[in-house]
Amino acid sequence: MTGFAEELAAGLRARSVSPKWFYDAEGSTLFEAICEQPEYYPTRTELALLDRHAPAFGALIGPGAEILEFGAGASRKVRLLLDALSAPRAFVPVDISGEHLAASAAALARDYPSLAVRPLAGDFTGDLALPAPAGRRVGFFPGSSIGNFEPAEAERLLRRFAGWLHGGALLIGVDLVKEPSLLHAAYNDARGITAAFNLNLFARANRELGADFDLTAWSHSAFYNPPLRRIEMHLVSRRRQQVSFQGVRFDFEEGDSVHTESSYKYTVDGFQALARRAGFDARQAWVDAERRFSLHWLVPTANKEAT
Ligand code: AVI
Repeated sequence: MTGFAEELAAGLRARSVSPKWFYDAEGSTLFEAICEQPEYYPTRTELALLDRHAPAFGALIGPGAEILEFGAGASRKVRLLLDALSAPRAFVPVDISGEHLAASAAALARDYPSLAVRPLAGDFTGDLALPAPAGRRVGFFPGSSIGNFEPAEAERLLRRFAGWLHGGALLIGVDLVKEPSLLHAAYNDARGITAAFNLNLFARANRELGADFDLTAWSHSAFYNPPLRRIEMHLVSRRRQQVSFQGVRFDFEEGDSVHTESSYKYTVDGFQALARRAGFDARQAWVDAERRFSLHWLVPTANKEAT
């Protein structure tokens, strides 16, 4: 069995599958469509913050930097950042979806001819061989993707980033706790794009693993869990059913649910405390006027000389 087959099999038994499996080419396209939905405020709020504070980021990052983007999608956000920098030397987008990465890296290389664009296909939570830095290495982790990790995992991941970014810094986007109805709407858009994104997990299993998920027999469910400060996405079985792939059978009762994603929301203070536990100095945070989304400038603590 491949990585996806093995993890999906274990996940279906445990009723919880990692959200990283959403992102094949179809899932990446659906995610980009989510970002355009009026209910999904994070993307446009973060873009506006990046645009508004671009001169500050340019000053903090300094000239001749290398930008390492974790989970680079369409690279729209990093363009705002690159445009604010003085003579950036290199851009290293890291993404699990190789095809998607190649296309967006090629477009970026065309538009920034003096920038060395070095795409790296891989899982930044697993083994990743980073090239030697071409300049001061600054990590960029937008979109509140950190929220898709359990807090203990998020801390581990940030600690790992702190090691990679020694001598540099990290600019990270983090979604904030807010009125639950706004959160509910963002993950239940009227056009059903988030539902299609969620269901793409099983559609992908049908395409790649020859699984026989009946996509009409599963419902998208997304809700805010206030004590845990997270959105949970699930796929809920509409009836008793069996699903098979690669010779293995899985049984579901009506109402059984498979947890497919958590999206944690933080307060500014709560996130800064997490970053400090992970070995960063939380130097500065920017939030929009409605306090929906935040950007944080974090500097690895062993690295006191950095600004
Ligand atoms: C990528 N990640 C930060 C998105 C989020 O909001 O948690 C993924 C997503 N899931 C449903 N809508 C968007």
